[in-house]
Amino acid sequence: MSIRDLSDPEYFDEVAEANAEERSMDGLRPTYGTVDPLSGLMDPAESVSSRPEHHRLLKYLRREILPTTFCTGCGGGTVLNTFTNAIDEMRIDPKEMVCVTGIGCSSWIPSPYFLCDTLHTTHGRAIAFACGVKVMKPDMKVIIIAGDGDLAGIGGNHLIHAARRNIDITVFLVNNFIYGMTGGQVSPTTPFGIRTTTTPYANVEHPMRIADLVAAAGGSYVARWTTFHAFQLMESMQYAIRKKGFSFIEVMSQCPVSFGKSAGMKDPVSNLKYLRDNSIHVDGTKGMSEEELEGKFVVGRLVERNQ
Ligand SMILES: Cc1ncc(C[n+]2csc(CCOP(=O)(O)OP(=O)(O)O)c2C)c(N)n1
Ligand code: SF4
Ligand SMILES: [Mg+2]
Repeated sequence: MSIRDLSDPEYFDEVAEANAEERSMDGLRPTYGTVDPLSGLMDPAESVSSRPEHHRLLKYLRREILPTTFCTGCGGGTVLNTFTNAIDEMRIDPKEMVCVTGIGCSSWIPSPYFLCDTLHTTHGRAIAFACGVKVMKPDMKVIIIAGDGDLAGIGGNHLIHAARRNIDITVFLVNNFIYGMTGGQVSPTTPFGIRTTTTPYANVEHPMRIADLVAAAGGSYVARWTTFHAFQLMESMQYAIRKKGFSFIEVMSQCPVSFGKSAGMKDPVSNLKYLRDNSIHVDGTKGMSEEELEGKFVVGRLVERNQ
């Protein structure tokens, strides 16, 4: 291979021509639309029309409404990606699934984006609807994906009792520590001391450790992971979907916009570092005191029961 002089202007013309040729090979190579170099915004029309038809995961998504409305760097995209990969690897036919959700940014992960039968219900009522689906369609996989506000706040009671009854449904709770969609109000999982729009002098309450609460309530499988641990999360999702009985994963996720602005982490990378640096695997917590665990995310499998 000959070494080219990169200052040669013809070199760039050749590269541009080669790239144009590649792009004309319709659908053979992924192109993700054009990004305005000044605003950094993607042209959605372009990105939809040039999206490759053959990508192995597109068949699981409602293409007509892509790209997603998630803000740049939102953990919702990671959870959607991880969930879609989990379903693809497990070779589950989406016709055998029903995804149920409530209201909030995280609720958009299954509905409208995931292409299966979806129930987009009222705020806090996803589990109640899901239990009804399971009763009528016991052979279907019933999966709930929704936020901390939806499942731990307004819908907390349904969550506790579905776990206690060990109903055969799977819940992925996306905990971004805030009411993201409505602009950043305090939620039951907001960390102590964080300013939000409804706690302008800082949150004086301690956050609910929702996975621990579900583990105490019952259920067959309870785990916690973060969007930083995408591969562990994917395997845990697969395990939860396979597990008979009530299975639950708390997914600590980033909301750089509504939470990040309050917590001084406006960029997605610092949000991910926050998740990484405060995570500790459950196996490493033996002998640690409550004080030492304060503010830490204990990740891994918290509970497994065969009932
Ligand atoms: C009965 C009812 N109360 C309040 C609202 C307003 N509301 C919509 S989404 C939301 C919070 C959602 O928070 P979360 O579930 O954590 O989702 P996120 O947007 O953070 O992903 C609230 C309070 C509503 N839609 N319905
Ligand atoms: S407000 Fe937060 S949770 Fe909602 S889409 Fe934006 S970054 Fe994601
Ligand atoms: Mg939330």
